[in-house]
Parts: sequence; structure tokens; C-alpha cells
Amino acid sequence: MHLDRFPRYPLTFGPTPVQPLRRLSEHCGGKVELWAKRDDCNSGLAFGGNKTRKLEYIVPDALAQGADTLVSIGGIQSNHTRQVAAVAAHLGLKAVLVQENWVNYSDAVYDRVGNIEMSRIMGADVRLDDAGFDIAIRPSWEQAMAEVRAAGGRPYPIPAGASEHPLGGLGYVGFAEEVRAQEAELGFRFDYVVVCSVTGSTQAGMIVGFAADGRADRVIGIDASAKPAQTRDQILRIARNTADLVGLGREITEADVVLDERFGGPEYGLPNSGTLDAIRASARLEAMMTDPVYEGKSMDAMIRMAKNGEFPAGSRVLYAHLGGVPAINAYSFLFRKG
Ligand code: 5PA
Repeated sequence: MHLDRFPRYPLTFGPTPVQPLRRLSEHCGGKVELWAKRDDCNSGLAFGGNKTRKLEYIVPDALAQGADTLVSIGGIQSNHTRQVAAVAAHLGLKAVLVQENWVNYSDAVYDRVGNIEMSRIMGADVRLDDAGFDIAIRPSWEQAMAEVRAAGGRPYPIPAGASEHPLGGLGYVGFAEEVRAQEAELGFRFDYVVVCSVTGSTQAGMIVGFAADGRADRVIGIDASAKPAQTRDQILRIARNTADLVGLGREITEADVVLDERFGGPEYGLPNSGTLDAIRASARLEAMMTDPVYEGKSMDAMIRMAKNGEFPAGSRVLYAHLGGVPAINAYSFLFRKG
């Protein structure tokens, strides 16, 4: 496998810490060891997160093309667009962000605080659009690019979650390589990796990266899109493309894509009671904050699977914490009593 064939522009601090979650493991019955890899703490660029790791492999292409404006898309509280805004500011580029109405939620300041607030402060041109949730390529985003071009700018397109970008899967191939190096130091291998999936390139990259040592199907994707068929297709397609790019040397098959559909409801962006319980448990036992859109759903999955004995006793389970905490500010009503 040849990840090093691709240029990487450093935007992160380096390898992210792996840490044991001792109190949470105890809370789940003590039969499995829960650990976390902290990609939520991966960068000094406006709190970072999984997109910052993906963008390390996309920025060299944007710079090579002489782009002056990064154009991207997401929901109003998108973490992805906030990370694009951060990277643009860091590089001295402009950012145009189409922010759609992906979530049926309207806390009083939903469109003012958290991610969107930071993107505005970092100088991004934030454009609200009424379209609903969809992870596919959107007309509003294509229109934004046309407008940048018409104004004499050089737009560089970054699709939702940086996923449908040809290089979007590479960052999380790198994550798997990083985990392998950390495992060598720890002296053991993780049996499972739990990861939240929506636009798919995070899990797709991990599948390819862990396929290299036979663990593709040990990557347990937790759907948070509540439209899992589309997310599953997208993960498979991106994993196949990424495997070709890095020369994995074997086909990625449907059996490599494990996507658990039980925890994503009721809708994208809306927590269920299990999500909220998991957010509180992780916060109270580990001071590890998670959000109601993404990481609270994968945290709920890991806690429930550990409690139900779905991981064999003695397993070591690695929770990939992908960021997303700024969005909790937009859900303050849900947490008004803690
Ligand atoms: C996101 C995505 P993928 O989209 O790569 O599957 O990652 C899911 C995910 N955790 C998991 C966090 C904190 C995330 O932000 N966020 C999107 C966004 O617009 O922020 C792409 C949907």
C-alpha cells in the first residue's frame, strides 16, 4: 500500500492520542476495555476534527491548481464547513460555504452559535440555503462555484464531508497506519474500531487502511445519517476508489462494510434518548464531550454493545472520536438541566 505516494499538507498536531476509558469500561460491566483515539483534539485550527485530517491530503491539490477560494457545503451546524473555513484562513484563501437546512431542529440560536459562528468569525462567506438533508452533490454548491468563477475567482470544490472528493478517503487510511504504529508501542492490537458514518469517507478510509492487516470488517460503522442505504453505498464506493488509489492489492467487497443502523434515529441531526444518555455518561465518567448529531450516536452504540455483550469478553475496542463538540451550543435547550 502506498499512502506516501500522495503529498500531505500538515494541518494537525501529529498522531492523535490513544487513551483508555477506564471509568466508562467499568460502567459497561468491565468485560471489555474501551479506548478512545482523540481526533477531536487533532489540530489548533478552530478545534479540528475528522475533516482536518482528510483535508491534509486535499490541500496540496487545491494549492497546485492555484485556487483562491475553497467552496464547500453542509448543514447549518456542519463541522466540516467550519474546518474548511479554518483551513482557508490558515492558508490565506477565501471560503464560500453553502449551509443547508439539514436538521429539523431550531434551538433559538441554532444558526448563530457553535460551528457557524466560528466560520463567520474566521471570515468565511456563509450562505444559508433552505434545501434539506442530502449527502449527494447539490445544485446550490455548484451554483456557488459558478458565482466565484463569474466574479473572477478560482474556486476549489470540496463536497460534503470531503467525501466524494477523489482524495477524500486518504486521511483515514493514514489513521489506520497511525493506529498500527501506536499498537506496536502499546504491545497489543485493537479488536474493533467504532466510528460514526454519514458521508462515508472516514469509514471508507479506515476500511482500506485496516484491510492491509485483515481488519476491514473490524471497523464498526455507526450510521448517523438515518438514511443508511445511501451512506452504505457511498462508503463502499469511496473505499473501492481509495483502495485503487493506494494500491491495496485486493478488491473491497460489501462484506468489508459494516454499518450498524440501530443508533442513528430518529433523523439526521436529532438525538434519541440513548444518544443523550451516552453524551451524559461519557461526559460524567470521562469528561469526554460528544455531540447529539454524530459522536453521541456512536458513543451510544459502543456503550450499548459493550453492555449487551456484543463484543467478546476481553476485547479491546477503540472509539474513534471525530470531533463535533462545537455543535452542542446549538442544542442548549436539550441540556438545560445537564
Ligand atoms: C462527521 C461528518 P463522514 O461524513 O466522513 O462519514 O463522518 C461522519 C462524522 N463525526 C462523524 C463528526 C463529528 C462529523 O462532523 N460531518 C459532516 C459535516 O458537515 O460536518 C459531513 C457531514
